[in-house]
Amino acid sequence: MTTLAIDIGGTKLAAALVDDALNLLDRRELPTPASQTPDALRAALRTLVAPLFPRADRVAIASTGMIRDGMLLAINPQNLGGLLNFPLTETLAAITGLPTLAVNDAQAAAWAEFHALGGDYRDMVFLTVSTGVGGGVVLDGKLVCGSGGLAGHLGHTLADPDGPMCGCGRRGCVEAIASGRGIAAAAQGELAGCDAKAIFLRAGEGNEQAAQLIHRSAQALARLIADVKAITDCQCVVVGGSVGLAKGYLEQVETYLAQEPAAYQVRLQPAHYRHDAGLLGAALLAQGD
Ligand code: ADP
Ligand code: BMX
Ligand code: ZN
Repeated sequence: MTTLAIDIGGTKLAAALVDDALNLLDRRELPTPASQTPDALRAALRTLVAPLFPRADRVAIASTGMIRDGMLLAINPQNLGGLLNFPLTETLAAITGLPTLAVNDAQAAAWAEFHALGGDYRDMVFLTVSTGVGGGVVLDGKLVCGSGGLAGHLGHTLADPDGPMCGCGRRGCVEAIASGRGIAAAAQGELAGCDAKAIFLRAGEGNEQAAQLIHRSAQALARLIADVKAITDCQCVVVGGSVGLAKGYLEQVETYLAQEPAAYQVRLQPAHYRHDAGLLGAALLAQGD
């Protein structure tokens, strides 16, 4: 069977065909429309999948947002250009005429990364540092999605009660500080208006403010990881997303985590499937694996 896997992020949409051996074929990307209208997202998804779905048997979606009964419900609508909810499975089933399932992007990625770890681990947590900060939790070999899809939304735990407002309505969430959006929002002066990618480039050129913004993100993530260890006693934390996978970032997180007490230390590693963890995790879930 061939699965059309789709990954809907706050910055980019990705799609590919995935065979039963998890080979990824014909991967494509489009920017996520920065519009509050469901029509803009529907049109972008139609364009993305048009060349792919005629060769697929089913559709598997990994999407930003809480996924409940096939609906996308934003926790942080700012990450989706203000879009609050979207009928995800209904839309893709209508476009493709294929059976369709949907799951949160970080939950999907956690599942793929858990598989990649092999049989040695039972408890692991995946964190994406991307447009937002997402999380997926596997406990005793099972992906935990929660009764309403909220489980693992670790980016919305508290990093700093005096920190910036988060788009979810709380103040000082990890996401408001550590995410790509959070990094960019704190930039001032010569860096005001830069996105996280540009800030990483400037840090690489020796810009002090850029380096500080990245340190602040890495420190918030390390504190989150210590909390995650305390909550789950997981054996491994896997980090993905374009910020999480950026050169030097995970090393900084490791340095901050090493400053925490020994009980909160946990093995950290970058996502084995890099930027494709969400796509492959959704495909695995569709396969029933
Ligand atoms: P999505 O959130 O759509 O899944 P990404 O994982 O690519 O997408 O995350 C997007 C965020 O990552 C943006 O804030 C962007 O500025 C930042 N980003 C993209 N590429 C890089 C890079 N090479 N280094 C650091 N940050 C990056
Ligand atoms: C936000 C939230 C999560 C998501 C995470 C990472 C929305 C729209 N998204 O915390 O559901 O998993 O961002 O998403 O509320 P990404 O777009 O950064 O990949
Ligand atoms: Zn929040």
